[in-house]
Amino acid sequence: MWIMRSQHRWWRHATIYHIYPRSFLDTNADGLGDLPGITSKIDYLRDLGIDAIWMGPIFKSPQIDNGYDIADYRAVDDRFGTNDDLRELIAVAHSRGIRVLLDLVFNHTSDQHRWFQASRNRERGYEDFYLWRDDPGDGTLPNDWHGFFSLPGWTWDEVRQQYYLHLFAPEQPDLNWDNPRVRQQLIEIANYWIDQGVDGFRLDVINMISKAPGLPSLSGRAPTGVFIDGPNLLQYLQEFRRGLKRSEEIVLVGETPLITPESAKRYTDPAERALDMVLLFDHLTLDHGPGGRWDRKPLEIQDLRGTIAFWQHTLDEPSWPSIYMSNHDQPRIVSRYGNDETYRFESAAALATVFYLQRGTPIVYQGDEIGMRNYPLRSPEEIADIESGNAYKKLVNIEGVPPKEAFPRVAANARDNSRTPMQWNNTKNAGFTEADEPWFPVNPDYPTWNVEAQVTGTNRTSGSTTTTTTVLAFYRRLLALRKSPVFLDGGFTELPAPPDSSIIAYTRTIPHQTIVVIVNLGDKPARWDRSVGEATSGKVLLSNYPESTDISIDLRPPIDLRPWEVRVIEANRE
Ligand code: TEU
Ligand code: CA
Repeated sequence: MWIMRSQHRWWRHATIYHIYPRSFLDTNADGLGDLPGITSKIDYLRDLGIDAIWMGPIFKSPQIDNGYDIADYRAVDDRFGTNDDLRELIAVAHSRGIRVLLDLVFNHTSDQHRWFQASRNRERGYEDFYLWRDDPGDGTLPNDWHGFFSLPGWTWDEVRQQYYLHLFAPEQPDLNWDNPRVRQQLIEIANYWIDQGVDGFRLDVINMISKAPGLPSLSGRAPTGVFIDGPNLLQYLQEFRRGLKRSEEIVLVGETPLITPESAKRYTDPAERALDMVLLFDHLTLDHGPGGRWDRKPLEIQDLRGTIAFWQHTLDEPSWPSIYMSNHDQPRIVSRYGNDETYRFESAAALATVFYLQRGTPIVYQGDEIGMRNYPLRSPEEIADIESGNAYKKLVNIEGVPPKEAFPRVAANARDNSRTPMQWNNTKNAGFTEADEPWFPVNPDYPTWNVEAQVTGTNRTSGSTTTTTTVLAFYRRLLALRKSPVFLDGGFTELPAPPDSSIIAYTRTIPHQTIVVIVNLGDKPARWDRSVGEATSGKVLLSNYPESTDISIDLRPPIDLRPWEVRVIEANRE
């Protein structure tokens, strides 16, 4: 039963929950999460305040990259269930007012997809479905592009006797979007799922689909304009949107690594009829050192403050930002930008507040709502993820980094960190699976850090022992609070802070209402000694310290904050 009025731009008022299907909940004891598991937790998500779910890819796939290598876009992978299970999931979700987004991986397919098999055999009509090039014959590759998984972008195919391009693993050949037949097929696939009742899509690495003519070598240049944000990208996105059924109600969220501000603004401008939102990553590279992802440096709060303000302004009306804190390709946010030991609850709450009270559509990654933290990887052999595993091998075998040094660097940032099974309760395997062995180990902290413990509210690592506040309880309040008009539609203004301050503060405003959001992102107490506007007093609507909500406070400087303290304050009208 469909109880929601179909509504133009519904997603502007929605909170989206990002599910990593293989790690959410296993219902048939094979150690792998599945669709019936998701269906059974729809009420949990509704109670959390979720309006839509986005599931990582659940289609038939050899799972070289956990489903980001799709062999059949129209079939659910047996491991996750059946197409009927998906229909059931959609029906149950809709009956609770929750919309469903699928993850479409259209830059590349699996090498097991029948198109690739047909193309490598030069079957008529499929010759140009992928990007094939002759052997230059001089020992070099067709160009100097490097894939994202620490490998060259080209692999030799014995069958066709040519090289093919893959920006990711060799098992993930890139489609040739310059071929109109490819584009038509992809539109039909999206429409197939729209006919099944799906409400939108997350489009994987969608800013990589258009490549510069002739596939020129980068020769040291940045990839922008070459294989990121290529010449026909906007046109292809517009054509895709035009081809969709119910095109006005379907939300398109583009995953767009390395996107420029100009492009982000343009592709999300409603007048362009391309994407509705893009996923932003700038805040997730602020702790990358000169050597990139596997060479970390500490986060400077100043950089985070600047990045947040920059993107809020860039995607001002008529555009609309997604508010993306973390995902399945990143280490856990509380381990990375918070303090997952001494202030685990406080810092998880502080980060959620700073991000999710901004203007835009929040996307909450599975497990962040209970403060899940990085997995303590024990050895290189335990790394399951292709990107992290390849990165380790490259550091050791090619760059000559001693294993003892390379391993902690990879472990700290490995994608495995955020892919451990969801922690539901304190029974075997955190209640994730009845199997003896889940596909990847459960984080050993599950006996205390799990949904059940946080629903009953006994879980805290610090602060007063009498408080019942938990990350989950905090998320529920936060997501409920942001349903008020000032957070849904209000303007965003950052409050400038001195460079060395650990505080991030901003206001959200609609006529006659101003909210001050002020958060200390540090282990030490911090003082805010600047004005927060005209009001001299206000009411605290949300805090992560006991005895601090619903109280009146003086808004005149200074405002003192305890470690990782959150204060969301409604300014009094005077
Ligand atoms: O990720 C895109 C991407 O660029 C990744 O390489 C990611 O940003 C990287 O881990 C950062 O170092 C998407 C999916 O989210 C990811 O899971 C897939 O592996 C990738 O596309 C290929 O489909
Ligand atoms: Ca299963």
